[in-house]
Amino acid sequence: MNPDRARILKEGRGERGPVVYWMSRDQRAEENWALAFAQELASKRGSPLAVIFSLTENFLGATARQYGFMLRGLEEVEEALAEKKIPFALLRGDPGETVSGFAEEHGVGAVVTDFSPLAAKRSWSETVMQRLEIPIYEVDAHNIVPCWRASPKQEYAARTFRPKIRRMLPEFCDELPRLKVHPIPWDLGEGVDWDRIRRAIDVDRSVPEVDWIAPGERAARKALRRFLDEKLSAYDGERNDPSLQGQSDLSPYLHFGMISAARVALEAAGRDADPTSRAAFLEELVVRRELSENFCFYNPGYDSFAAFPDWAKKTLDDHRDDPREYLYDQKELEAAETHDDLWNAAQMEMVLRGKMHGYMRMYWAKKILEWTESPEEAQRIAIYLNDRYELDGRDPNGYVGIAWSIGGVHDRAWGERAIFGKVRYMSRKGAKSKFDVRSYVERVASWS
Ligand code: FAD
Ligand code: FO1
Repeated sequence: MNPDRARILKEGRGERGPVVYWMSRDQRAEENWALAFAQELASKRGSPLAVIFSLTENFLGATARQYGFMLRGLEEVEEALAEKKIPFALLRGDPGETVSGFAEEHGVGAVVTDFSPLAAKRSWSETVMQRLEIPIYEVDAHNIVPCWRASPKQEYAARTFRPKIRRMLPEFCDELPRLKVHPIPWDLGEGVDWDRIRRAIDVDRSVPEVDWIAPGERAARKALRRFLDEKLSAYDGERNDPSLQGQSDLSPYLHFGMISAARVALEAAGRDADPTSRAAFLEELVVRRELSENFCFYNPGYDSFAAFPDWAKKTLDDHRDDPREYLYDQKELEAAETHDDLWNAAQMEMVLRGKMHGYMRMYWAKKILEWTESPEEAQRIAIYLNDRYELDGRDPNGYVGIAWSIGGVHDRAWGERAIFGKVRYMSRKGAKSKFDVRSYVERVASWS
């Protein structure tokens, strides 16, 4: 493995004791750089290895929908690890506390964790670093180019980030790691009683699970194969048409780390497909996705108005008092009770299916800006809805997608108009000229 994928969070002391991979964001057994790093460290030290996951309830507004998806995936992870003689423990509570408690109780000699640019994981890791005196490593198992290597600063736009990441890709396109049977045993007792956990967790059950997408590593691989076989070649022409199903539907898997982005990129790049479509897909998967990581990593206020570029803050400020023709509150928006059947359909697609079409996400967020009292309120409501209903919500892509739509992040100034100022505007008329709006609205209506 390229050693630059790992960084040491705390030097610590301790050459002895088991090694633990604290899994959080990269919920897969195979092709996981963080787990592979932990296994290598354990093998070098002649130590046992375990994987722990700390289950925290009500994470960023997630509901039974996302917890159900995640827990079924983790159940598969436990099975895959058992085949390699690696025990898995599910802890419950604040991860900062439970991970350090576990390490103390079991005399752990080193902790390895995966990387996330989001505040929650950073704060959990801080607690673990404060509480433990052993070495703590972080491995970016989510990005193809480790976030801290891709760029040393917050990038302005895809055009500034693209050349940097392209330049570094060859260095990080090394072979994906395979998990080995771990030769040193560690008995952590009984496996997880998943049904009991599912019943016991205190999460909002008013947003139900969805059955159109199966969770887990195996399902993720299958979805990737299906996309590559059936849709990749038409991606460029069809991905922006919500009346078709031209996208990969991989974002829930990528969000929970059930598949590695590197695997998806490798397979797509190696396909004999239409070159324009292949390039368009890789642009989204690699450049746009990793640009979102860059933004959240270098801008801790990623979910606030303060994170918008100065030109956008100024223009939105200039237009704060512009009259709004329509004004809705969070409840009306959540219930899809606006005057616009296209917006309502997008909202319902998210509520019912847990995944809104990518083109509609831009329209949806921009209309929230147009129909609420302030940009701050629009951003707050968009994040609340996105994180509550989307399977792939609570993700850098979500915070950045919303900041792009409402606050011009990674975009440029456009012609000035009411409310939006110079932030790019989108209209129903524009949507109508691009795709069959009626067919999209009817398809969503047929699900309710
Ligand atoms: P595909 O078109 O098949 O793309 C493949 C992958 O490329 C995606 O899974 C994703 O990882 C990446 N990708 C595609 N489009 C983008 C993009 N615009 N920015 C960054 N990466 C991209 N994405 C999320 O993963 N979670 C979110 O919560 C989320 N919320 C969004 C909210 C708004 C307002 C906007 C405008 C965009 C949001 N996106 C979000 C980005 C994008 O819409 C989704 O990633 C995409 O629709 C997911 O579907 P897919 O996997 O079928 O995409
Ligand atoms: N990660 C955890 O380590 N523990 C959790 O309980 C947990 C719940 C969860 C629910 C919904 C969701 O979308 C993600 C969830 N994650 C959880 C993963 C989370 O995305 C990553 O840990 C982030 O990196 C945290 O910032």
